[in-house]
Amino acid sequence: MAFNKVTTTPFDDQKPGTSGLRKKVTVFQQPHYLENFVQSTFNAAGNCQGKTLVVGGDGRYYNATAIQTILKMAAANGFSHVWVGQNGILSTPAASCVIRRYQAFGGIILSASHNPAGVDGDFGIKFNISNGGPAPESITNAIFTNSQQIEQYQISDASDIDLGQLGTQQLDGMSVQVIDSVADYAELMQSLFDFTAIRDLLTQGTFRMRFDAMHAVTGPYATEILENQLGAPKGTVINGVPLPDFGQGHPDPNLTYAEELVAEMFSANAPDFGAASDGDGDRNMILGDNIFVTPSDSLAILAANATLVPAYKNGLSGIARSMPTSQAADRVAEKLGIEAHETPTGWKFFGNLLDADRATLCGEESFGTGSNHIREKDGLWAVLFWLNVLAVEKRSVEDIVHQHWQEFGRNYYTRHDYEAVPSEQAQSLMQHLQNQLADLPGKQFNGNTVSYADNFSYTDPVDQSVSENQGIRIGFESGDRIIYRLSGTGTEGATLRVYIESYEADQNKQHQDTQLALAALIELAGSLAMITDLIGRTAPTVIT
Ligand code: VG1
Ligand code: CO
Repeated sequence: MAFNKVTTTPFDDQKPGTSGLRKKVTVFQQPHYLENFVQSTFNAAGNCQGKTLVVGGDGRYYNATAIQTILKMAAANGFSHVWVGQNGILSTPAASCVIRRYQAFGGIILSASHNPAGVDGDFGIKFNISNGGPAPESITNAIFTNSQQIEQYQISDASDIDLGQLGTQQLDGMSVQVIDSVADYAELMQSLFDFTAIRDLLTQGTFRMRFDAMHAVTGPYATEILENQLGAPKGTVINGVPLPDFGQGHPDPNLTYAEELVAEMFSANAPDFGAASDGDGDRNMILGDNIFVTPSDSLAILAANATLVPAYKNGLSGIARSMPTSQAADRVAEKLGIEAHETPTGWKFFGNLLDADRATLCGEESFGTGSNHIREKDGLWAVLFWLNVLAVEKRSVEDIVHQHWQEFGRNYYTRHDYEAVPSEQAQSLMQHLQNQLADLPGKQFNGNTVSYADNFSYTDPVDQSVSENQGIRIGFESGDRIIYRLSGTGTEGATLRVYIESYEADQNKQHQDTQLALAALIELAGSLAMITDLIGRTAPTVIT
């Protein structure tokens, strides 16, 4: 066995997006493509000699093949130890947990999250640093720079590791420890929540729940924690077996894609609580009997009820949300007298705030919530948090949501996505908006005056790093907002996301249909951006 130096040439498209590098499987299958990116990552990460790495993924097609390559490259780059999930499986939150628990130098997570999988689907790879969180922009930028200059990569010619067998194996002088994918994560969850109270809720009364794993990575985690450890009846977890193509589905937990769960939760005999998770297990959707909890509201409600959960019984240091996420959480922070932070989209921007204990809970409108227990968003954690709150409060999801609105007001909120838009058209739409920014403040629309219009720029309060062009914001004196940004996770053309929010303090007006309540703002968002003219669409692809 030997370490080989393989000569290569750069690919020009290896710039990590919101959450790592995402491309079609066929792009990753090109000779040297994966290897170039992995070598660029190791180069950007610094000295790897004698260090420990964590590797795992969401089990999608190409996961195991890529892991064998990464292990051989890790050995040739000097790593002394690798922790890898059995059969290559680690959900994104579990990988973050394992990195932190074993004080690894970092981790490589193979996932394209909710993007469809399979031979013709998507694949993805991202690097997490020693705090367990996604590499910050300074490192992702360095990965890209390295990828543009790369001339060779290093790889061992050893044979494949048996990823099915738990325990330690050797790979060209590097030890590879195949670990149970669920155990460390499940232990962490036990340490945060009141499992006794949740078990009583799930086993002693009439309470019923359903969890949809969407044939993605959370199946084994949810089955072990909800059914085996907490006693929920068998069958509580549906679509619980991870499949390499996610059963041909689109494992994005929202009202459009989690059809089976949504149909049941809005039926006459609906369970009391429903939840779903995404491809790599970091997102969550929360439902009650005939009610959907908007992710932005979920963050605010968890924050307002955090002291009911053992891990947060002493209160929160702060709450952070991504810029397009509704301002509901800010109202909770204000009432609690704690810091509220607004960051660009993507979990990497929360890491510094969590490390510095400036935030305890974080969330995004895109079905992501998490806390300082790891450095990724965490789908099952949010589900257990809700269960813990329900177990203590002994009230319905609907009651809890409605009472929250009564106390804090309701932030009506929706996101309209226009997928697979030709990139040039999407760019020209954003440019058209950019051109209007200087003139918009002071203008009135439907009696609503624009108070600011800008392209969001964020200065990290911990390390002072600046991230520009993070999305166009139009804010009104009423607190209403319209936000536009282009997705950084898609693999086909561009996806335009339009986020619309309006605050309603009047209890008598808090129970309207969201799309109706926001109709005037939605129309304004369309006309300001000239959506129909510039991208030729009359309706969004997905509404959440
Ligand atoms: C989307 C979401 C963002 C999330 C990111 C990764 O990014 O909007 O909030 O952090 O996906 O989530 P974008 O750039 O497409 O809007 V995951 O669960 O797909 O890793
Ligand atoms: Co995800």
